[in-house]
Amino acid sequence: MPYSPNFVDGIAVVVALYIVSRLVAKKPVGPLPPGPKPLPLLGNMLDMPQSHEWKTFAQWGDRFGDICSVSMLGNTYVILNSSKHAFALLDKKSAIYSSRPTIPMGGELVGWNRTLVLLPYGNNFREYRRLIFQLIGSRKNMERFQPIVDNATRDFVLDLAQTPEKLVKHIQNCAGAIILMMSHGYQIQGENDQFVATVDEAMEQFAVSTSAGAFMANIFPALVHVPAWFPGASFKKTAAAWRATLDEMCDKPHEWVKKQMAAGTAIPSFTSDALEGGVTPERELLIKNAASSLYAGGADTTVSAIQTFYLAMTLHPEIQERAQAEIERVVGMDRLPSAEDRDNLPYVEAIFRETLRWNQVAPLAVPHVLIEDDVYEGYHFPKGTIFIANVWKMLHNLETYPDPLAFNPDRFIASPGHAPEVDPREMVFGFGRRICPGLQLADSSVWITIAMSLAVFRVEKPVVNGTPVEPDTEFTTGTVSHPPPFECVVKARNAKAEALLQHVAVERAQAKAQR
Ligand code: HEM
Ligand SMILES: *[C@@H]1O[C@H](CO)[C@@H](O)[C@H](O)[C@H]1NC(C)=O
Ligand SMILES: *[C@@H]1O[C@H](CO)[C@@H](O)[C@H](O)[C@H]1NC(C)=O
Ligand SMILES: CC(=O)N[C@H]1CO[C@H](CO)[C@@H](O)[C@@H]1O
Repeated sequence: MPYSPNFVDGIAVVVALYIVSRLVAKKPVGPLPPGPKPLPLLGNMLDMPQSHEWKTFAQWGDRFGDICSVSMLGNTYVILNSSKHAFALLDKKSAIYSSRPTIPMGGELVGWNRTLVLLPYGNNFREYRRLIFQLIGSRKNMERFQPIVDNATRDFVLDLAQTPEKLVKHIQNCAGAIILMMSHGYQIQGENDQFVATVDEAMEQFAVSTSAGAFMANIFPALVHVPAWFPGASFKKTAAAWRATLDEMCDKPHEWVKKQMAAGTAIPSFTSDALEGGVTPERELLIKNAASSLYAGGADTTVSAIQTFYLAMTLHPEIQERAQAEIERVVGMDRLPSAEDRDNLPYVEAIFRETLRWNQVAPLAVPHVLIEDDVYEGYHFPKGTIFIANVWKMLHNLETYPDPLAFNPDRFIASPGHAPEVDPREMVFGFGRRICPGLQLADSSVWITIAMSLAVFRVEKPVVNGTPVEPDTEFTTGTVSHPPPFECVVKARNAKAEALLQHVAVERAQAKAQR
């Protein structure tokens, strides 16, 4: 974690603002869903977990039911623990359940409110989504990018074979290479690309600055108005520094595209297509922010899923072997698997789905805000209620997914007396008009990475003094959750795999030489 909040300073300011907040707090009207008993004045503030919120919320679900609620400082939070209610509200009534909460630190002060993920419902929201949907919204639109995804993933496999100890870096570079090519027509420059480094830094800051636990200002919005010199207001300096990272992430690639366009050397991309023919300054800002939304959304999410896959493989050699037998039978060992093989590789598909289910990239999705009062199953939800879909719980529910903590791809394979369990893609990408606009890209890039990795590598626990090292499996807290750092040994799984890697490396070198 790059930043550790100063809780004591925070408390000092909180006490000062306590009375003010009491005055501005609105009382919710009508019956709300049940939940932990609020304290006078503080509401449920002390009930709120500091980390892994989804686990506490799941326990509340078990105690209070599928829909429960908590209140703090005039905000009502409704937690949905089953997909039934998430679909009924966030999807079926999408027209009123699709705004976003204001996040004082991450959104307003650092400035992530310019990106789609935090944009309130309205005209800009629709325009960002329209632009992104045109690019990658459908399977058909996604097709033209398949070569970019395939090449970047092939490069990932080759790089990993060379320096397997840099697994995480290679995963990040692969995601960065794909998304920067699509958003800006930019080819990343080697292992330590400047743009990729900036995105990764900015995303880490996004995760911390938007979380409720890390900054008091996210719980007490009034803190935003405290001057920077005020004792305990050091978060304002942090905000200014992090805003600079975000500005750099948005501005630099955009300026780069404009230079390329002026020189006539731009590779067509989301940004160059949208700027073509000249646009007004307001329009240009919207395009720049939409492009940033795209690669902010694409830089860290698939990374988490692929890290999870490598962790699961470290734990399960027997699952690798079954998948490898399938790949040898269907694809052979003369080439890497491709998207065309997907339908013929059901076990690889099952590993892919189980990867998305076992650890959610976004365990609580992203909160949705209701923009009008609504009534549902006898409850009254006031306008402004914040809805949290506990996707983690939905995908670890004993009834739909028996033995939910186990990594078991077989749950998605039909067998006598066992119907395939629900496809996690129905939930992991969120709901309604806010559903992840990058889901097609995520689907194809995570799948191809899994398939190519299985084709050539064996992933093992490291052995120290004759004992295998067990990896930690406590995933991190944040809007985007990752596996904890873990060690694994990655190597070509046999002589045939080594030959294939060499063959692919030669092919790549020849293609480069021709250019
Ligand atoms: C495995 C990978 C991914 C997962 C699990 C995932 C999941 C999600 C979820 C749960 C949301 C919030 C949905 C809601 O509010 O109901 C979301 C939003 C979003 N995702 Fe993804 N995502 C992934 C990959 C991507 C990729 C590759 C991109 C970019 C191309 C992307 C771009 C976005 C954007 C821009 C939003 C904000 C949408 C909005 O607020 O309207 N995501 N994603
Ligand atoms: C983000 O929040 C700040 C502070 O409230 C506001 O001035 C700015 O206009 C917002 N930006 C966008 C793009 O909505
Ligand atoms: C992908 O790689 C192949 C072979 O190395 C090359 O011919 C092709 O131009 C590349 N395509 C893209 C979109 O980078
Ligand atoms: C989907 C899910 O996990 N639903 C559970 C929510 O909580 C109720 C009450 O304990 C359970 O019965 C549901 O199975």
